[in-house]
Amino acid sequence: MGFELPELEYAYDSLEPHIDAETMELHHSKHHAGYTAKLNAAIEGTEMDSLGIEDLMINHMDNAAVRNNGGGFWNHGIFWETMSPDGGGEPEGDLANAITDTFGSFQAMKDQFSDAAMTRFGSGWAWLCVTNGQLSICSTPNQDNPLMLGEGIPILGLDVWEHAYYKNYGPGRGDYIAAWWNVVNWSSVSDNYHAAI
Ligand code: MN3
Repeated sequence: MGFELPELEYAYDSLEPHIDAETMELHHSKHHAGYTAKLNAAIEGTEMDSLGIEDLMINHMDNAAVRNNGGGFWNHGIFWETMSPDGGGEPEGDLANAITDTFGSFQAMKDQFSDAAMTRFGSGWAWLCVTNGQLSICSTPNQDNPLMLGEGIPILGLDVWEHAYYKNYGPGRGDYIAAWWNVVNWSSVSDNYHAAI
């Protein structure tokens, strides 16, 4: 068995102008596909090849190929799922209330998340997580994530590797982060929140 590259539920050009079609196509069909293939190569023929992705990440992160490619496989999955051409705006219901309770306001959460994404040196990710039943924001380097590190369950993730934005934004990571909020799929994030809480 092996892991399969998940299909996107929207077209490569459907997140424009916030994320351009060429970036989306390369990111999904080359980068995410590459992590998937390398993960499969790392586990094929080993005792790991029957394990689920979360088990692999959490229990085999001492294996660099599993850590980097398993993280890459999982991280991009939540990244695609939590974007939508119909995204943007603000969450509703329980998640909205939890954000206000934890951060003071939706805008304050956005500011803290954007700061985490902006200040992640080099390549990595910014995350909104459920940690011990509470919302939290953090960032991780490379293809690490809070799940493998035992630091929380991600419900929203932003890829700040240059391959995620450089073609359209050049070194302007802040412009990319600001634009990305317009495609965040809050209904998917809410589903993740309810599953994690
Ligand atoms: Mn990426």
